Amino acid sequence: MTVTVSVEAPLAIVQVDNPPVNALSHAVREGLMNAVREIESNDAVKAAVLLCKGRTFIAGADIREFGQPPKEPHLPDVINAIEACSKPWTAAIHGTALGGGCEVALGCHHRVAVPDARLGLPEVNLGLIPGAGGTVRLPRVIGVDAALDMITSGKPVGAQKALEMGLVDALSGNDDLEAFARNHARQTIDSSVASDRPAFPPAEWNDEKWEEAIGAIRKKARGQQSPVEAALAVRDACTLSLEDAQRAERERFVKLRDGDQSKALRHVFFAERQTAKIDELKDIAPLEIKAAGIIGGGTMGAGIAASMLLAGIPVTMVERDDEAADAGKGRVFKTLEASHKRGLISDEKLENLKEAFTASSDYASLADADLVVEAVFEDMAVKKQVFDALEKHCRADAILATNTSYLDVNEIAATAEKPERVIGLHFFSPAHIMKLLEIIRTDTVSAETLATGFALAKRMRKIPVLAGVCDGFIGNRILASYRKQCDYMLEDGASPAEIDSAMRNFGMAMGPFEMQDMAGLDIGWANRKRLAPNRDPNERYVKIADRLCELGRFGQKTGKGWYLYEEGSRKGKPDPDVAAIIDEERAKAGISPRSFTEEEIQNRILQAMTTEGKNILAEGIARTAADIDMVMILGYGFPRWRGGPMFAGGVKDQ
Ligand code: 3H9
Repeated sequence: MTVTVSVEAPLAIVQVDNPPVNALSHAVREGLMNAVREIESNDAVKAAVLLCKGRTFIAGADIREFGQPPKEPHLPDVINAIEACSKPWTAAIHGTALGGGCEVALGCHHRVAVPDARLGLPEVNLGLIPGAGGTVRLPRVIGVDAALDMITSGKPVGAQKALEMGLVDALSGNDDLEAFARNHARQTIDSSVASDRPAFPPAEWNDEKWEEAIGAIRKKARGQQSPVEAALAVRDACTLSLEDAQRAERERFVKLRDGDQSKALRHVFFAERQTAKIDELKDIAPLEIKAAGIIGGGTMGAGIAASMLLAGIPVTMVERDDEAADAGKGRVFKTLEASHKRGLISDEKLENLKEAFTASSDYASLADADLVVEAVFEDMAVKKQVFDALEKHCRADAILATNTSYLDVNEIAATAEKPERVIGLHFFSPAHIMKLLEIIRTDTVSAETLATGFALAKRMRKIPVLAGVCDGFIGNRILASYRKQCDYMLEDGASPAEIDSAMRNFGMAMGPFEMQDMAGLDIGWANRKRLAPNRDPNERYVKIADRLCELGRFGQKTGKGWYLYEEGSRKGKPDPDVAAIIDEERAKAGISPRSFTEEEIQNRILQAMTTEGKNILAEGIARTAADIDMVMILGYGFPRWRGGPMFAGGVKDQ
């Protein structure tokens, strides 16, 4: 039974048991509705406790049911029935009360929680709004400001904060929730437990204030509808009657649920959870990583080191000399200190992490490392030298990883004595923040090494995506196609600013040219030079970017790139010199420039990405289309609400 009611007069204990996360499937909704009827009709019952078995309170509606025809009883009706019950209900919350779960708790008359519980309405992340009274009840309980923030951001709050906000009435200990909730429920029988509620609707939320708040939310949402709809629903809650506001909320919810953005975001929800499910690694035990080494203390090496330290792995960093080692150490400490300043780690933890870090110029200090990641200059000869040194100094069973973004990891592995220990771990910069980790599978890597890569990702709270060896793996290979398409349109008549603006309006975090200016044009230039000897002479090649690089225009760091940057500014202005170069190249190629609509730019770029993704799938470089979507969303700023370039391009896994 997914919902059971046990009567221990004067209480009824209602327990939900629907693993893994007690989602509100049809059976749970029906069970809760029956429980209300049973409690209402049993005179011996004076109050009810609602609690959940397993690791969490109800974590929301069952997302898998959204694609199917809805079945009665609907959740809003269940929650209204709980709220209308003449016997008070106390929700006893552990784990996460999210979405519909939080709404069920809001329908209960009282709420208690363990201190490490979390409560939230994350529906916007699924392209939805709370659809079972959350936008109507939450502002009445915690006030409009706090509710608007919680509902439009989707961010859950911890139990302590929930207590301060008035979202829960009391906190139990971590181990005595049920007894505490029973006690609380007994006190509710004679209504001696009352909660303070803010005045509602608050007078200061006038039309002007709503306009301003909704405008700010719309701007931040960059094309995503759900945060805006969520804000409009909270406004309805303040301006309409309770019943009308609930009806309007439901309408907004259904419209969003059936729309493209929510479908895309639900795809992303499941895609994110399938990247690490690799059948062949299911029964393979990963090696334990007790200590790690990093070669190279630049931005990337330092970011990986900090990220490993934060995951509890002691790190030894090796640089070419003491001065460079010191500089690397400085970068690592700066990152750790920034985490400390943001309150993410305590004083004591900061000191411990610093102690767990060693910087050295001697490869011999890596003798104990279980895994070493090299993050040195992107040059095959340099990488091979590093691997030679690692072979000499590391344990024979240590895993040796390269953080290369493009180079042939098979070629690197071929030089190793134990190629089964060599793997690619492609982190993204800044490595302590970016969630994506491409795990590059060579032809010779062992299952144990791969499993260790996945276990490491989990420990570092990264989302791992398996990729085969090819130039640029999944992400940079698609990026190369994307850029090529931009270069073609540039030469054909579009300006950098037009293309950037079109892609920002598409929902990308940044346009392609401003992105190059930020990262540095020299990286792409070096790459193009590396690939030049093997380039098909019949392939269209646009020389504009090379011409900028030949002039030393490497982007923001040189004050000039695709745009012109005034001293200290990160915002570029169109540069007539660039326009002149583009004109010259158009003339040389015999092209008379034409205009592009925003839609055409967006479509051509999306198509280029999807097509390259299809090639990557066909070659077995990526496991699934969903994996490709995750790489582009997590590593390259592709808008989540479009589901990734494969989903948006109509390519789905079977
Ligand atoms: C909603 O409630 C709408 C209402 O307002 C209105 C309705 C009318 N449904 O993440 P995990 C699966 S919208 C179905 O790995 P964790 C998940 O796919 C909903 N399945 O565990 C995975 O399956 P598998 C609002 C779900 O411990 C397994 O459970 N709620 C759901 O790292 C374990 O999940 C949310 O948005 C679901 N709702 O994290 C909460 N949730 O093993 C979404 C999970 O086959 N969920 N699964 O891969 C979460 O944020 C996390 O799952 C949670 C646990 C924090 C709960």
